[in-house]
Amino acid sequence: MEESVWKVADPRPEAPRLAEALGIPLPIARVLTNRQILEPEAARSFLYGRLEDLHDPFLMGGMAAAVDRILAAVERREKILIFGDYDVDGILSMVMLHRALSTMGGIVDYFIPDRLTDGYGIKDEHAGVAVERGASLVVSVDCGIKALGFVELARERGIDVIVTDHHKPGPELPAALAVLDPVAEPEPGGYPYRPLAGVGVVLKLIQALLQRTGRTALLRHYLKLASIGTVADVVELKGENRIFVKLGLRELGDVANPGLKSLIDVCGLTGRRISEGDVGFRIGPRINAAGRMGRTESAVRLFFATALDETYALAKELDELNAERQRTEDQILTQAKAMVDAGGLAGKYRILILEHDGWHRGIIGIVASRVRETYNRPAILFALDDGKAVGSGRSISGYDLIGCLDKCPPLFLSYGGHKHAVGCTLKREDLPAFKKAVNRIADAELTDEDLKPQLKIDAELAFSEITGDFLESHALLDPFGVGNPRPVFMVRDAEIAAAPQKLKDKHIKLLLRKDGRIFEALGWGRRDWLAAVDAGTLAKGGRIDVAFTLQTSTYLGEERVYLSLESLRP
Ligand SMILES: [Mn+2]
Repeated sequence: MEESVWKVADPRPEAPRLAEALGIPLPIARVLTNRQILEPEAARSFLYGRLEDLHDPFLMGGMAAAVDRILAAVERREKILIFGDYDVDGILSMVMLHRALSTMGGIVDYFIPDRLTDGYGIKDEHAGVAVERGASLVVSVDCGIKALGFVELARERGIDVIVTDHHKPGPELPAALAVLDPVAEPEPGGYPYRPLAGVGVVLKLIQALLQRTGRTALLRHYLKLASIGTVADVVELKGENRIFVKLGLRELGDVANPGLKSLIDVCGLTGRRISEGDVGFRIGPRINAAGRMGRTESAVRLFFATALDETYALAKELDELNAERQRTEDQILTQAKAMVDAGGLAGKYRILILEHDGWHRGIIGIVASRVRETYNRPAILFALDDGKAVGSGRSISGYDLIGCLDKCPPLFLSYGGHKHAVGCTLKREDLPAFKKAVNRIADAELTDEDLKPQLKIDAELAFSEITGDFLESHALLDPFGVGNPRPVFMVRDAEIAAAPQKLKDKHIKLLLRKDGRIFEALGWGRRDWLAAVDAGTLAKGGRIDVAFTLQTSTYLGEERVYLSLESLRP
């Protein structure tokens, strides 16, 4: 493995002023300015954000109309059908709204399409479902922004539709009674915070309903699920998303819902402080596994069931589905890498497009993100079956993949998504034309520089600056995620103070000395560093530059700080 190119962020002139105004160390202020948080007020809300800092939900377009119609439906005992989606965001959006409307006395039903047979989103024929269920109001969550035909058909049958979504709209919006989708609003103007997940838009709707009915105090009960959906949908953790996640993670420490309790238990997290990593890597994938494997109903039942023995059995089932998902993912990844390496594709194409018969539709998206990480370029994987190519793509941080698909000729049976994640379906025979078009666009837009692995460093640091105060301020930056990665610092010319230690023949432990202080530094899974130890190039008395994040571990009841090494150079 080669070392990535180190890029130290240019210090911004606003940083000293922030440090002064908030009484925080300068390197922490630099971390904030690197995340485009430049004003003391914005920094304060970033570090100390509370529920009261959320925007007025009625600033969102369509909100007043949606609230009026929903309250009228509750009042008149109309059947309200919530139309959800099969991923974590879509399931939890549905569960949250279902709970909110039921609590208000509404008569609520739900429908979630099957990932493997229906595919993503609301189809025209789903108007029949609303009729069959006897609903006079449909509320879509995490989907619907492109469901023009469905909305039209529902209207013809006298059914009102409220669309809540966070996906990018097509050229036309559905003619719904209300459309709540921050990215569909005009720019500039529109709702002040656009990057909400589906659960975020739903939380705003619930906030508005509670505000209108004078029950704002109940809002915090919805933060747990909103935080899980937000982390799982990998939206940026800034602005309102950060408030949901920060407060929601706290609430996850004390869970009453039997389903969530069982799930946390199966994840081995009972009694622990739950981090965004636990949500992203343990809780989220288990809920997602149900939809991926065509068993969405098990995840839904988990959140609606009330008996602990039933919820525990369901959580166990999700756990097993997740293990099965993992095995399938590994198999597909092995095949995908073999295809790239055998064809030398990473040397030829700026966007990797791979296809295979029988690849699992529910899994290709995760594999696409692993292919992207391995080759440091966008990847789109297609599952071929029945004359159709169903694709899922993931992009690198600097490239807008949905923008790329928008520029393609109209080869799609359907497509949609965001900058960094897309889905699309084509006729199988159109795949060659698609590949050609995408790579022509990518050749013009993606530079060699974009495709080089880069390590973004927030600031240079002296070991003497890592004080108790510093660590306290550092802790305020949590939770980390997209848009707010764990800060990376660098120290130049640190001395290796003892012989490097190998851990389990996989990891490395160094003692580093600088400015009269010594820190433990751990490097995870870097065999090339172990080889350098064997070769004697990484040895006691040597001097190296290190790039690292700060981590704490608890040992014998005592919190200790160590450096987690991202990269090193002589
Ligand atoms: Mn979503």
